[in-house]
Amino acid sequence: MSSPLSPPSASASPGDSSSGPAAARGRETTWLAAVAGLAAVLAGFGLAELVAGLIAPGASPVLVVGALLIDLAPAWAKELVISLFGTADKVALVVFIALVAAALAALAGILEYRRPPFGRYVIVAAGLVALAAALTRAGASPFDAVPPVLAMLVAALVLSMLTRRLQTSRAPAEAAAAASVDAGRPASVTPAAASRAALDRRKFLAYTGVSAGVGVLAALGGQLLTAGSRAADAARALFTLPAPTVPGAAIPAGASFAVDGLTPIITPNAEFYRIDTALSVPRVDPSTWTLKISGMVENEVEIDFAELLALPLEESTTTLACVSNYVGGDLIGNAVWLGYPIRELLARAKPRADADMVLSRSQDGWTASTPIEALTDDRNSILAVGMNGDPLPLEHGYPVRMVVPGLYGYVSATKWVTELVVTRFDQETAYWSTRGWSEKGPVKLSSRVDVPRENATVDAGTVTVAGVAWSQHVGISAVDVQVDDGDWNPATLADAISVDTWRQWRWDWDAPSGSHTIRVRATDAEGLVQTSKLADVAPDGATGLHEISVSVS
Ligand SMILES: Nc1nc2c(c(=O)[nH]1)N[C@H]1C(S)=C(S)[C@@H](COP(=O)(O)O)O[C@H]1N2
Ligand SMILES: [Mo]
Repeated sequence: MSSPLSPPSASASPGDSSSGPAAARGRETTWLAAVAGLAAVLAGFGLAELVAGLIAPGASPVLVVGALLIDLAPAWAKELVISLFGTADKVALVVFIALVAAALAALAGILEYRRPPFGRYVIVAAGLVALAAALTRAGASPFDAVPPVLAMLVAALVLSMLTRRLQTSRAPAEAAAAASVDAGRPASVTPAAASRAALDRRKFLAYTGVSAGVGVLAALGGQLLTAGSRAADAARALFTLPAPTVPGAAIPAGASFAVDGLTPIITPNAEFYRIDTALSVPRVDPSTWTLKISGMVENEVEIDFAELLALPLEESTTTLACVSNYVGGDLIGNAVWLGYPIRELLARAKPRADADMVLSRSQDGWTASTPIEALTDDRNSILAVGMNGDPLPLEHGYPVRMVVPGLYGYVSATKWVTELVVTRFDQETAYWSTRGWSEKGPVKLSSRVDVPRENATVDAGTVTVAGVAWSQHVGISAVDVQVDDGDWNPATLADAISVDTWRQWRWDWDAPSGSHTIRVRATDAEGLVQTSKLADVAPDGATGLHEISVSVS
């Protein structure tokens, strides 16, 4: 007789050789047990998504576990994921979580069959991780506990129900096998037992299919619900951006060269890189949005969206770059922003003289530490509401984000911003600074070749080499291009928009046939020449010269 710790399929017997029919049956049973685990987890997970959609949008188990992984990931892991998947990093993360969950579900199914109730223990352990993830999110409410707890209970119940079905469908065959061993001769299953087993088997398969199907449908329902109840989307669609009180400097016609393949001087919103820790884009309803300024200030200040829009808004063109941008990479973009100077709001709050940092916080709890002088000097550090003539896109921070010329995004460009805390670097630490990145992040002087493309084949003769160079808030004064180990040739610079934006450059090369390397180097407005010394993106931005290989025929 099988004890709970030696279930039917594990009954040791001479007939259990690895090639006999018993072994084949054992393998089949293992597969079915794994499928039962998957179906049970799908049912639990699907219902949790549905309930999350109904009562706790944003608390879906996949999203909260993903957010936890993102928060726990050290700098090297962030870098690795970005270098492997670029801005598809979030899709990669969701796929990764789904694969791990599927593997755990299969394991739970097999364990539950062989060593009950260990399968349910696996499910409870995974559920507790999801619960912890849900409750430790910024702004979590007690409702957020419901989806993971429900997922855990449903998955455990369905798993034990399916596993019992599987065991009864296997019992006659197992009993016959055991009997044959006891009797020392072949024994067969009685016809009645066999037909009962066949019926149980059909029931097992049907219940498994129904569990999985309910799970999938419920998950889809949850998705539809969250998509349908998004006040932020609706508000954004209805929102017309106010006209700027202070229009930005016009973009000079000479800021752009007409060179095919050269990055446009203004990056369209749809092509603007996106980097953040938010697995699902925060939906902030502008009618409830406020920004609070507190900390080391004489007056706490709080304004709502209508008050912000009523202030004289200014337009400015600023290039935004990510510290994770490797040499030659595309985590950089340039946009015309509409917003209100942060300096003016800070002036209302009256920061104390010994404050040296502003910790900005987003609705989803992310933080950035910005040196206070970057927000109080005369640069265009703004609370932005518009991007290239449109309301901020949801994924770029709707309704309000910060834009600060000269600093990498991770220490300045807080999206979905709701709070500014005036403080000191020796008192507060921002999100990425606790994960191996530097607490200050001025953008480093850099340049990139856009045309020809890496590994392009071009015709011998005149070849236009072109790209962009940037040193936000300092400006670019020269760009030089080197072919192989030859001399540095001065490139022609397009007109500057301002010191806060990137600048296009071009150089006409008399290309001889063969394989060549093209290298670019910029000089900033203070005479600093871009270093060729290689530095990794962590902790405070990559350095080195961008070079490309081309073959000239
Ligand atoms: N709330 C929030 N704001 C954030 C981030 C984030 O993770 N959360 N990432 C920052 C980083 S690292 C960068 S580079 C910029 C990118 O802004 P973009 O996605 O609009 O290009 O946003 C910054 N603002
Ligand atoms: Mo970034």
